[in-house]
Amino acid sequence: MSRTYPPVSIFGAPTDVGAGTRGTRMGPEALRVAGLVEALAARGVDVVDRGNVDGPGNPWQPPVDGYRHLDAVVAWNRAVLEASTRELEAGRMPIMLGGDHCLAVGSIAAVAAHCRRQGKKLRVLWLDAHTDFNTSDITPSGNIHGMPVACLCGIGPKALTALGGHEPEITPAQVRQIGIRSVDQEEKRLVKQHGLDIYDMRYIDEVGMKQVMEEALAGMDADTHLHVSFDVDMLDPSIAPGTGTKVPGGVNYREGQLIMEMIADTGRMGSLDVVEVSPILDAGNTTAELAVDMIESLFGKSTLMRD
Ligand code: 6HN
Ligand code: MN
Ligand code: MN
Ligand code: MN
Repeated sequence: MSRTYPPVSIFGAPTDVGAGTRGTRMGPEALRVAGLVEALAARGVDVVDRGNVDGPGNPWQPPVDGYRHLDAVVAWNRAVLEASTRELEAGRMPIMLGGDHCLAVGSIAAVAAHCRRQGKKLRVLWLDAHTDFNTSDITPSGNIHGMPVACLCGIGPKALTALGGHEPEITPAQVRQIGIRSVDQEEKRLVKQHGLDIYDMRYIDEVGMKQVMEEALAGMDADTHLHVSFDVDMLDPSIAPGTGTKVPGGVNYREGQLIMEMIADTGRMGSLDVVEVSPILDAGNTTAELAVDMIESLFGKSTLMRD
């Protein structure tokens, strides 16, 4: 199956301001060293590496009013929002290399605004061990990478919920979460209350990844822009140890590939985040290399018979 892809712009956001361990600031370089740009070019994708966006250093302070480093998180997200918007408006597919997952507030706010301007429907596929739906009242850590989905749905500090100028940027009905296996007690109550569509590991075990992906991708049409937010901790830590919040019992290699291949088959992916790669916690550069392998599948690399 040969397919053409829109031109791609890669940019890095080298920070860990939203996380509880430092290291994802090295994620963009790890993904570059793992050959991301060359791999996409080899697949015939028109790909440009824009380098990194800039932002404040990690203050490494305890939470204030339930948020750690809120000002720095806002600054980084503003930079991501601007970079993503620029690429989308130029008709290119932004790939944001994190950085921790707080940065998805900026990337998805940009995509949501782009879709509103173009009259497109937005679907967000959130690939993660975590639902990232905490608030300042219920967070066990104060780390804002545990809050981006709530912020995008309008629940959170004004500086983040209003970042892209539209509140809320998305509704829970637009989101599908896959790989989930770690949800904090109060966060569970909140995701149920807001009706998030969650394909947790139990459900994946029971029905299999093929059915999960058919359900998660159902209802998209030619007017749908699919944003994929790929937190590498979705994958089992035995194959992806280079990340800060590891949870056992994750998505295995073949299940991960099937997710990516089935997304590729839709032909609807318009933007991508690759976040939470922390090379200092890794075995060699295994996790970034695995992420690149998965991203190749997002761009149509598949088994011999279907390539
Ligand atoms: N991530 N639920 C935990 C917290 O601190 O709020 C973990 C969040 C992890 C976030 O991996 O993107
Ligand atoms: Mn996450
Ligand atoms: Mn996670
Ligand atoms: Mn578009």
